[in-house]
Amino acid sequence: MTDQTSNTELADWVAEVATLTQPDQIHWCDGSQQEYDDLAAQMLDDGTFLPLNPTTHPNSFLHRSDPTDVARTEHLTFVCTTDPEVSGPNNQWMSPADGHAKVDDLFAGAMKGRTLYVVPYCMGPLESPFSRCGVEITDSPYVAASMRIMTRMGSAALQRIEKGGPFVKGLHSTGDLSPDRRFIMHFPEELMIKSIGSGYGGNALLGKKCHALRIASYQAQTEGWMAEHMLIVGIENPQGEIHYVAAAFPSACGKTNMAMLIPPAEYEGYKVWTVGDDIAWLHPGEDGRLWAINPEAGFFGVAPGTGIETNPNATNMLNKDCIFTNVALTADNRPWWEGLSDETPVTDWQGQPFDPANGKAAQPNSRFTVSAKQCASYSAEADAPGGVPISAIVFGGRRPNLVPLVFESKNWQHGVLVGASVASETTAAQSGAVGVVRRDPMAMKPFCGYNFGDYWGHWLAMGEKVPNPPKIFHVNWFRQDEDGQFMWPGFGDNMRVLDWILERCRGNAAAVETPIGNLPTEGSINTNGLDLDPGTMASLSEVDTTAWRKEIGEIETYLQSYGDRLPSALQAEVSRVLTELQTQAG
Ligand code: GTP
Ligand code: SPV
Ligand code: MN
Repeated sequence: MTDQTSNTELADWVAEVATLTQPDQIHWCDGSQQEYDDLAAQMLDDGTFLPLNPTTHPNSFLHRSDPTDVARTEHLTFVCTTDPEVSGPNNQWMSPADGHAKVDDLFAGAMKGRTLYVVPYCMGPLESPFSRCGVEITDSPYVAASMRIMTRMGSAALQRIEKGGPFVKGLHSTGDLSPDRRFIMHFPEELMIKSIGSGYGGNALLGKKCHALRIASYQAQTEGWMAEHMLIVGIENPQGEIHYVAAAFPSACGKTNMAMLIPPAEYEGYKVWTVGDDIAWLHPGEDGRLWAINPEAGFFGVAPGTGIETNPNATNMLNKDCIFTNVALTADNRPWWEGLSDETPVTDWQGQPFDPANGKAAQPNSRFTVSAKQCASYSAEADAPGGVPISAIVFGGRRPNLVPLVFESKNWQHGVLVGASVASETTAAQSGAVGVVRRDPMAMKPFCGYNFGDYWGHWLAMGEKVPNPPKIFHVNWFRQDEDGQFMWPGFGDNMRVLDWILERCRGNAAAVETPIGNLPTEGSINTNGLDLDPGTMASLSEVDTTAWRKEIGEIETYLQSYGDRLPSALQAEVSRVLTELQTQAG
């Protein structure tokens, strides 16, 4: 084995895992096209991949997962720290010893008859000082192939690991896919992940949520940076200036769409550049600003709702070299999902003849996996070792009522409260009920690798450390009218809100101060060319003092559930907002 790598720590770990899991063969991934093609051929052979129409979708495949394995399983995800308080009430906890024992039992012999793939990967540009490497051991060729699309995977990453320094060890097996024997275990103190029983993205592609958010957020706290569930997008104005925005929305709440948006006709001369659609690693720059890299190299995006009207950049990048998971099929074997076209598919996501009486044709959390290079708006700066400077941070969620289209926080400390207050309707991205509003601070509820109280403290500390921090905003694209219709057109028209946000950063656009933050004045958001009912903008920009007192009261109760880990500055901030709301209510 040691002939595969000069890193003895890695070689020893692979040997140890092989002894435990007993694979038939071991394959060290080099990341080459030939290797990807071989993996695909093998999966076509055994039915893991189904071929798609080679004319319309060359070199693309459909993967149908086990019907019980279609989303992240938060109730089976654990953060195992020596002290349970470090993991915190936001995570499920097990002691590291118990966590290892629980899964090692399941890993014993799990790879019999299978190939063990060693997948070295780099999160972030290979030349960036902010990038971090890991190695995933997996028995899933689907995972190995997906990791090649989603990360900088293979020999170059291995070489970086061999230069020295720590790397994250991730052990994965699909096991028997039984939810009863499924666990996603994190050991942040050991830089280790062990995941068994699922082949689904966030549970199985360990570079993504497990490494780049849970383990990385834990490291970032001690090292003075931030690992966040954020897209990164650049807005270029007709003068050629580009301002970058990072935005945190919970799963399936619009990050991919905002990262790729195409401005409406009123914004002629503007261009939008996609740096990342899911994860941002943020570092204080020498110039006093906050800089961001996207640790990923591909998109694992929600298929339903992605169409030429809503997200043309995404739709157009999906016509070659893609893996589709749990989508439906048309008569001529093209991938199909709700929102793609008004055709009727013939085969549903489980391979059955499509019958509308049985519900949706595509699984609601069906996804595409594609290299970022295929996105027409992909920014050349996504490979910049230092990242891009962030002018504004935007939080958001699915809030059918109460929360305005956009508001601006008063300062960083208030912005941290705004982030900590994020709540959103649950979506199909995680197993469980859909459409229930839950608290999802900074869109990190499922992904923060340590106690939220300490995490908010870290956010506050970062504001002190960065002399010129981004301004912090909150948006809500999902406000509904009495008929349950979205009041705001969304998608490309979100550019109008981004325009107001960036003008606020420049000290231009008008705003009215309220206790919850600064809201756009009437007419300060460009609605030219929009067909909105009269009164819509006014309702989208109103603050119902009574309802907000209740909301902030609930936020305070939630924050206080973190006990003495809740930073006093955050308590002071929530008290200030409540007092102001009370004064206003008279
Ligand atoms: P993850 O990959 O799970 O982290 O999700 P994401 O935040 O990248 O979500 P994505 O952009 O894929 O959007 C999820 C769903 O929300 C899709 O069905 C979109 O069509 C829909 N959506 C995105 N933006 C908007 C919007 O502005 N308005 C409305 N009404 N729907 C939107
Ligand atoms: C999410 O659920 O936020 C995703 C998909 O981006 S997964 O990577 O599977 O978590
Ligand atoms: Mn996500």
